[in-house]
Amino acid sequence: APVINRADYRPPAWLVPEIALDFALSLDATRVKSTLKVERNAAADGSATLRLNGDGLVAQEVLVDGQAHNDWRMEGGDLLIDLPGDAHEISVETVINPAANTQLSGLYASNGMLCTQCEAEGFRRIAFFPDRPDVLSVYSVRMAGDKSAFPVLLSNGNPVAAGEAADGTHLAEWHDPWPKPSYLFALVAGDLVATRDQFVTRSGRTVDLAIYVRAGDEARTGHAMRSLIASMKWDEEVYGREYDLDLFNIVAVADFNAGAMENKGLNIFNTRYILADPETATDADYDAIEGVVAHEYFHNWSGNRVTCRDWFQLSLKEGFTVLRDQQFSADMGSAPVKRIEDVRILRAAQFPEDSGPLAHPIRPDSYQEISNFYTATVYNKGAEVIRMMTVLAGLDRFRKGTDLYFERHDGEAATCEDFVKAIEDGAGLDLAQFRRWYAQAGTPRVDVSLVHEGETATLTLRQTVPPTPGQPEKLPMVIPLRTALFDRATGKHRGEELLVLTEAEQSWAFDGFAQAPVLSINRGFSAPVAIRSPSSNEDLVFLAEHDDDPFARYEAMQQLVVQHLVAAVEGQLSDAERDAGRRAIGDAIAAVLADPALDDLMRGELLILPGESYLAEQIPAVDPSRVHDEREALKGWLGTTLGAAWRDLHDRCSAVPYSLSAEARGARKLKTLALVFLAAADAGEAARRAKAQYDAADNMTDRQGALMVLCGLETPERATALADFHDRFAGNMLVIDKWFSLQAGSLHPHAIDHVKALAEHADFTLTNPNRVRALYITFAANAGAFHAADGEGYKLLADLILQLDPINGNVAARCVPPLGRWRKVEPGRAKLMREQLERIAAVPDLSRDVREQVTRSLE
Ligand code: DPP
Ligand code: ZN
Repeated sequence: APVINRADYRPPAWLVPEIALDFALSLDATRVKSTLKVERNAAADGSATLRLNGDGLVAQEVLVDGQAHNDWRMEGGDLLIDLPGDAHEISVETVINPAANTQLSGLYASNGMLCTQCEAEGFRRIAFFPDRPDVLSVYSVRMAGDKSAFPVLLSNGNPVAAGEAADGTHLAEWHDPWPKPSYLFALVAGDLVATRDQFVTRSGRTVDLAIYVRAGDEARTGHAMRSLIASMKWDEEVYGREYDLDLFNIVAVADFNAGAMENKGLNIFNTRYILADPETATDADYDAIEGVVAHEYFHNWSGNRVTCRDWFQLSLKEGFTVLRDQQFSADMGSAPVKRIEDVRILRAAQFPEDSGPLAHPIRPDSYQEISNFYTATVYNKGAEVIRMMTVLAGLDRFRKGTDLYFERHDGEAATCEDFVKAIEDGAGLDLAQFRRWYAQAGTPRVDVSLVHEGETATLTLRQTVPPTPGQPEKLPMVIPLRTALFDRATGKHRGEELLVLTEAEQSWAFDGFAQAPVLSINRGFSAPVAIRSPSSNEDLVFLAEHDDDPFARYEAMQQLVVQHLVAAVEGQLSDAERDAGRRAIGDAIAAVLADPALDDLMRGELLILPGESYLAEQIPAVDPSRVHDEREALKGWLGTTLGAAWRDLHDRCSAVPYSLSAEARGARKLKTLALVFLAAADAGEAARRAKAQYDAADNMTDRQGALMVLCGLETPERATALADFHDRFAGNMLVIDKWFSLQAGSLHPHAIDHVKALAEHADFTLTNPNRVRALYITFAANAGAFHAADGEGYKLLADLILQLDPINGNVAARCVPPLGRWRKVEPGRAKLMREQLERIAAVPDLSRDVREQVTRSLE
């Protein structure tokens, strides 16, 4: 496939100010007539040829200015017409088969309903069009279809007409006054029911809100609706952004490649980010729904009103919108806990990407298939980069920058550079060197030394940005580090400072310290970097107890465990050192368990051990099974040593009744965490307690937590509970997904056999992306099973990729990165991982998605 380069961007030769779409709907033969008003773009190089992108479309008829026209040609899937004048009207008719569309891109069928997914390049599977985000059009949509099959007919904007015909068909017309790129087009037709509410904007306009779901699911839309209303209010208050249509519709669909899609006025969601009630959704599910509903709503300004010039600018809308949804969720719940969760996701998903073969800057320079760039780097690191601007400017000045950005670029297709410039001008920052964050890939590493002499402490920071594919050499970044120095005697610091590291190496001197101070650095995770600081256990224990920055406290706990486990995995610990390390960790955990000043949600964060993928990142040529074994051994030791405390905790938390309050949620989090530690120490007791928790559960958080623990144990309770869970929730797709995930992600020694059996289960299907992810993405993240020494896990994943690719290349490609980690793994397994990549690469007809990921992974 051709490589597309950012540097090759040219403005579109033709613009399309208006488009009318006319759909005659049917599941297997939908007729689409599109009429485009096209105008030569004065700002471009004046090509006479109009290129209309198509993917698998066949033109039935082409009209130019109302006349049949034969002088057109195909190039690949695209339709090319030479046009004599500066403005014309082009009409093309095609017929598409939504039922056969297993890729779920374009117009497809899901459970008898029709819906669309157009980002990034799905519109060209519906109609011939210049399918690029810098072509903005006003859309008029007419659709007609069988009234009993498709009683609800929706598109973007406002409904302008509806009618019925005698033959049982009906029609609807929609008009969206806001010019938009084709990737924001949406259409839904199906048998759906709506829950409704209203929102009054700050200027007094009433917006009608509706969430459309399948009959029977209405009762599970309340949390999504509340989240939507809260998002609309928050965006007015915090970013000054008001909604701009009279209605806002959301549709939930069971078959969906991504999480959700921000189509103008008609968001389409994966059901998992809409449907929730206490019986079927966990506290984490509730949080995810709140965050994703907000994310898609916020795109109305950061993405739709100001869109992207080209797909290299994806982080313009995604990084900024992720930051906005993170800020929103922080305001809705516990800000420190939200920050810790966001950093945990970054470290588990983005750091490995940044250190592997698929590393790319948040604004990539080239791609073959843009779907492969909807990554943790573009989204989550993109958010961190903009968050650093808020650290440098402060929130008030940052807001001046975003106001200027929206004012300058409203209605435009903008670039990352436009955003940075607006923040510079509006917030009064110099971001000249800071722009390197957009260009350079790789997680910067900051090595720290703190030297104490006389009364002076001298802090020296040295930064290195590791080489990444295509970028062997790097320049120094701007790294803002919120820092405090603690006085050992008082347990206090004298005020936090922002140190901005801009050189390869810089030093700062701090006077008036009779004793060496304790360093707290990168507080709040102010920069997305890896800090290497030779802190003693004693200093980390001090920070874990005394730091007034909650993230720094969490970080000290993590670091205490990371240092110990890395040394253990690398075989560097004597027996005495192992004992001392464990005791330091045990004491710190005991202190967290006993600290009356902590709320339980935060206590839970402090007690969670660093994940295997983050640990593995710290070790070159890692043996993943050693990481797994050492981590489990530490868990077992903590489970035994603090056994009474875990039991008390489980008892105390089990007595708290269900509610969505922070207290009750904190109790639920700790309840299962206590079981996790007990299970590593005493399987028999853990199984009894987990069984009791399962049987008593009146909510999914407790039930799933108990079943998760049982799934990891070789106990008869395991099979009983799994069977009960399956019976209880048969027919509920989202809960059955959990049933698959819990088994695929379990600590059970035979998890890999369970995955093989589940792939044959009647409930498994390759056509539903949630089900595929529940089984295989979960499995690939389960190091104990995936990294089986004989390579069985790698083969299982490669088999899946090859089977899935012809059905859904987008989802298949998302399964490739775990195999691409081979360079970081010990040589025996690395060879087995490579072999599977090579086996995939040898198949001739791979999708462009999988081909690109496999090729890059082998380089
Ligand atoms: N643009 C979508 C989102 O991130 C991706 N499907 O919200
Ligand atoms: Zn988004």
